[in-house]
Amino acid sequence: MKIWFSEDHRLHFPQAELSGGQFVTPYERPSRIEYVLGRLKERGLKDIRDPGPMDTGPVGRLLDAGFLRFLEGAWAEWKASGAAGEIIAAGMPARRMHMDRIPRNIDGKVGYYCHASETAMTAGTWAAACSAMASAQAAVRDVQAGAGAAFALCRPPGHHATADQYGGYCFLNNAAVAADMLAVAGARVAVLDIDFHHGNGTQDIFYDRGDVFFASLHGAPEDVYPYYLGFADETGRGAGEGANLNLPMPPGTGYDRWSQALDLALARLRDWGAEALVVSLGVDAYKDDPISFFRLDSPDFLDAGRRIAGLGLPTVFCMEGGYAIEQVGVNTVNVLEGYLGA
Ligand code: OKP
Ligand code: ZN
Repeated sequence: MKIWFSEDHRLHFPQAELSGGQFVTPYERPSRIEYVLGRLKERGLKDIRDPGPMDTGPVGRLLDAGFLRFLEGAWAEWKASGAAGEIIAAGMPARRMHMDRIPRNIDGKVGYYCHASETAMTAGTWAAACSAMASAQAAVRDVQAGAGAAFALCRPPGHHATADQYGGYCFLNNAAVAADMLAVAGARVAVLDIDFHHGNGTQDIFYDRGDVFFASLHGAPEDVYPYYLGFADETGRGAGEGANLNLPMPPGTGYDRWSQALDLALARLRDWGAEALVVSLGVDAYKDDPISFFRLDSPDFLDAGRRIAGLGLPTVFCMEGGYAIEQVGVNTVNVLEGYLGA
């Protein structure tokens, strides 16, 4: 299995995350990736390649043009406005305010294009987000050329980003663009999101579409971010009706319950007729994750990889979350090894 990875992820490293009313060092930090790289090498997964530049075509096809322009130019505009710090959204349009008028002022634009203010942007965020996207796209090309699977070691992650909003540490939705590339080429595509958090961005992007199935296992939105999406009664709309499956689970959920949900999701994808799979591979369901509340242990990720392989589909893995930093490598590579060993 080829691994696609760009050093440019380092260009995104804000100093600040708004957490519990304080600015803390972001949980989503560059060192996470070092542990994954280290573990990959330790386990003999050494075919690690640089993806080169992002292919803007598939990105522009799926995501909002104004949003992309905003992300690319936000830092320059922010600095030009005299702001001294990192880009942090202060206010967003709320109930009974205008959702469709884009402010001229950069502070207003930031709120317009952001859905969660914990996430800061810096000078290198856009370049890093593009490099993560490039990895996802390279993994897609591998699978389209006949590889059974490929791993995009994306950072920053993507599954919370919609077509026109960033937040939840995510800017460009890597997995969604990967799925869309596969779908546009004619496959019935399933996105399986096993990150602890609901993949609200991916769900939103495909909610009306019948050619991409989205399934997510996650902490119940009543209890955890993203709070406002990810409920079990969200089943898709229009042509997408029946092609969205949310499996929210409560605090303390262990592998017994989680693996049953995984099996249910896999059965639904199979019944739907999925021909290609994109896995949003977050490992924050791990028991010691500092911002999550499931109880998976490291060997459980091996077993999860085995079960996913049981679908027998060409698979693009896209890295998402996982914040128990020293365990992120073992847990992530366990999913891949479980998959490969199955
Ligand atoms: C991104 B991914 C910590 C709250 C964090 C945002 C979580 C984003 C998770 N005080 N809220 O899905 O792993
Ligand atoms: Zn997560």
